[in-house]
Amino acid sequence: KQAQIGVTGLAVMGRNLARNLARHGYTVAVHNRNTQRVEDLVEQFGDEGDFVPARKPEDFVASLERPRRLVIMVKAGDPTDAVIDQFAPLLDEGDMIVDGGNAHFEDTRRREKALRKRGLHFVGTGISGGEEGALNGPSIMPGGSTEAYESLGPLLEDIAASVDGRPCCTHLGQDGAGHFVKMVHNGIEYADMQLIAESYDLLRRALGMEPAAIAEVFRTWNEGRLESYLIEITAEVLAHTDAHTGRPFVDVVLDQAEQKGTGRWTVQTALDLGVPVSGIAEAVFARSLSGHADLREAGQDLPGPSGTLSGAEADRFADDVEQALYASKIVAYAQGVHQIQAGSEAYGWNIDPGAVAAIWRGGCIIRARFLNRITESYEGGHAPASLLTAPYFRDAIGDAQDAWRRVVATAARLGVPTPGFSAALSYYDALRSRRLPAGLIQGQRDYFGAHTYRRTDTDGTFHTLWGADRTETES
Ligand code: NBP
Repeated sequence: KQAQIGVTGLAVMGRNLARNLARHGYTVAVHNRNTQRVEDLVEQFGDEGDFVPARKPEDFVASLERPRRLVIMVKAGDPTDAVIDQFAPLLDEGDMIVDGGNAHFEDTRRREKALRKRGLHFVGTGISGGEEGALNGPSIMPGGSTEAYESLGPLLEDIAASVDGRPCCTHLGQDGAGHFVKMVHNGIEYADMQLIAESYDLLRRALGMEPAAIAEVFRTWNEGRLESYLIEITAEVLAHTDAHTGRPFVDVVLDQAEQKGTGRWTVQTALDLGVPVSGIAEAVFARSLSGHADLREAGQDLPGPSGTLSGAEADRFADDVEQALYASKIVAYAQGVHQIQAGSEAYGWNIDPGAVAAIWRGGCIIRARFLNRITESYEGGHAPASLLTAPYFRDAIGDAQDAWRRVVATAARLGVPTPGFSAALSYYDALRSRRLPAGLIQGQRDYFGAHTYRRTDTDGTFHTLWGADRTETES
């Protein structure tokens, strides 16, 4: 029997993606380097749909209808290259290789270029939602050629999550566009998680609330504009009690956050593109700092403030934190959207930020009610200079800003670190500032390095003879 699509790499993600396809009525060829995984899948889930098990790569390829659609779900990096090298020689012109792993978009660009020369379509595809999403409907972010999407799109849109009847999958642009968008998704995820963690920390340390009580606060927030998967699971984690000790689970977990690297990629790429993603960067650095156990131990001796909250401040503090969280979250997304626009511009992808927000509404880790607002902000050909200047977000931050400023000020007074909230507020205030102190920085650069500067009142490039009579020269 000919399969409409094949999946090679049957660890948690690949296996669940194959099951998802089969449950949607597709005949799915399945292959894995270690054939035991093929046997296991067929044995455990064979009754869920039509699987064509293949033990050898040649059998796998032969079982696919043409043009072939072959999905690779293996570990990102060298394993992906190894699998491509293994299968590409077995394929024919017009066949499609989909890489659903977490590849770096530059690798995807390289692979796409090499395979295009051989007449093959290579479709780097971001997939978010973890194993649960892969099975029941992930958010799917495909790049690659338009021609390949015409063939693959219907299948991918079928198995993706859907919100309001719209699939959480759309063609984002050529070559690495999908993996680039997935990378920024993960960067935003880091920022979102950091902001939520700061909110928890503030409620705990400023108000002295217990985790279970804070879980209730998050549950309430999840009924409003902050409704999102991450807020929902935060409440679950905070409400959980450790079975061994009877203590709040969050208190027995070592407070050193780990990372797999996609947040770091987002920041590295943003630096290369010259995009200020300070919220995402602070989130990556906060995880890094948490892991420096020796440094933190040494810091235990450092003097701190002795401030407390007044009764009136305490009464409104939880509400203030909700507003600070919402405002900071908007800034994080505004920065992520800026990065997507800059990447799109640099690589010629023509990505629509509104469409990206729409496919993030379901299936993925950052799924959230407020993404509708981002989509709306870009509808009808609107392209605000920043998400922050779009009317809805401008008003939302306008309403939240007093509370946001109180929270950042209170955090500083009490000595509770809020890198995410503070960076977001600084970004917002920088955008608002008619003049920034960058003029002074230009002066300093010209003083020590003759780096020159431009003037506000006339065109040209100038240098002041700082070491001599300080006359200005035009260069
Ligand atoms: P892993 O990332 O743990 O990879 C395991 C799979 O890679 C197995 O099928 C393994 O085959 C195969 N593999 C390796 Br490792 N080296 C290989 C090689 N040289 N040749 C052939 N196959 C090789 O699996 P995963 O957690 O299911 O993730 C798959 C991809 O999806 C990754 O890129 C991941 O980053 C991405 N992703 C994961 C998640 C998630 O929540 N886990 C979410 C979104 C995206 P074997 O069985 O023979 O060892």
